[in-house]
Amino acid sequence: MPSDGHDRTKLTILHDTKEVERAVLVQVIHSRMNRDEAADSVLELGRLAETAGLEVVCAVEQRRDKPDGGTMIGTGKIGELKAILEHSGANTVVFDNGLSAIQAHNLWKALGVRILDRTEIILEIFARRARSSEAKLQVELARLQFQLKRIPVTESQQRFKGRANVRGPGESHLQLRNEPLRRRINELKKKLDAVQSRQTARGTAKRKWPVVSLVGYTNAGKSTLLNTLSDSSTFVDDMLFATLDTKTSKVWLSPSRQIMMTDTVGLIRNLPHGLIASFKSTLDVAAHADLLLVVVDSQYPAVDDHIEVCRSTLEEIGARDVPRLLVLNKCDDGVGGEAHERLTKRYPQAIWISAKAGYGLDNLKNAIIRQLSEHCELWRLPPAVSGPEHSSPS
Ligand SMILES: Nc1nc2c(ncn2[C@@H]2O[C@H](COP(=O)(O)OP(=O)(O)OP(=O)(O)O)[C@@H](O)[C@H]2O)c(=O)[nH]1
Ligand SMILES: [Mg+2]
Repeated sequence: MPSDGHDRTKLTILHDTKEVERAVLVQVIHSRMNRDEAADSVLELGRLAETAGLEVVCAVEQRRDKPDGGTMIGTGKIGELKAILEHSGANTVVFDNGLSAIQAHNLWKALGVRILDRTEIILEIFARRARSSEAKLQVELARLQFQLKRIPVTESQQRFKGRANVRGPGESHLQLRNEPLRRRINELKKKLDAVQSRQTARGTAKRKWPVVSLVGYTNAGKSTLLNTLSDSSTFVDDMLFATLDTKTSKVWLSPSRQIMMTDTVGLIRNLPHGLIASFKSTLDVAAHADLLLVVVDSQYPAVDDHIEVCRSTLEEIGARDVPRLLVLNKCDDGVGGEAHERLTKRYPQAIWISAKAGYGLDNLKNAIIRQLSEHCELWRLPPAVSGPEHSSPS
């Protein structure tokens, strides 16, 4: 059994990279997953791992209908993985599938390297990216909740090798050990509840302008769109989860009509439920908006999956009934081409734009106006002020 999660000796001999964590990705593909979906998911895991600061060595897959309860992958695959780790000098294995406490523990025992899953990688990125005190609280809560789920691996439970929900004799001892963790979780929940109550109070106070919320898959161009429409300078980068905090800016839709547009945290497939719950106050902005702009990258091959992830996450956060527009971004060369034809057939109401090149923005503004005139009472009131002189009519 290794003394810790890292085999530093081997790493030093094979590579002169003391700091870099080298990772092998592992994916168990079940029968409900098609090949493209699986390939895209592991590609995305690689990007997530890199964003979290890991260097990806290679990816290994195993097709099985039922994951092994004790180790997720079978013994043969564990042997194969061991050889890859030795050969490559990798010191971390990242699973695309969620691991139980027992699976993670048994894999660590068998392989002698750090074992992570998709949820942990996402939590790591969020922890690195959190800037505001609210985001930091939300990330800490999600991490502690994850930790709590991972802790109950006692010797007695391990003997059951993956028979989940088996209560061992060490449980009351564990409950005591976890008490400080639970206390901190309750403290964080209270703090976040207070933040949310303040936000709800602000939200229900008389709004002056309709609120349009940008939601969508991570890296789709939401912040770029907000910057283009509002002349602001939200952080934009070709990375996953560049934005963790909501940011609201004024956007003029016509010389006399303005809205408040809010940028939100990006979505991703299998976003941990704990993270969604912890980011409730951030995501609530979307649930209380007058209109949602669901932004996705139209050039991404798996754009349909991204749209589906947005739909299901919006449902999960209670934003199912908020009116929405699908915005297909990164249409830099204008419309045309095979992808455009296919997506137009599938999503005839979608608005095509390029937030970067400025294509389709007037069309988008007009679509927002149409939606707000139909669904938003505030919009039907006469405008309170006239817009900036330089604002262009739509
Ligand atoms: N080619 C092209 N790239 C774009 C366009 N819009 C945004 N991008 C690029 O896409 C990357 C992600 O843009 P962001 O605006 O940070 O995306 P986001 O949706 O806010 O991402 P998260 O905050 O991580 O969820 C950046 O490199 C942008 O420059 C576009 O219309 N065309
Ligand atoms: Mg962003």
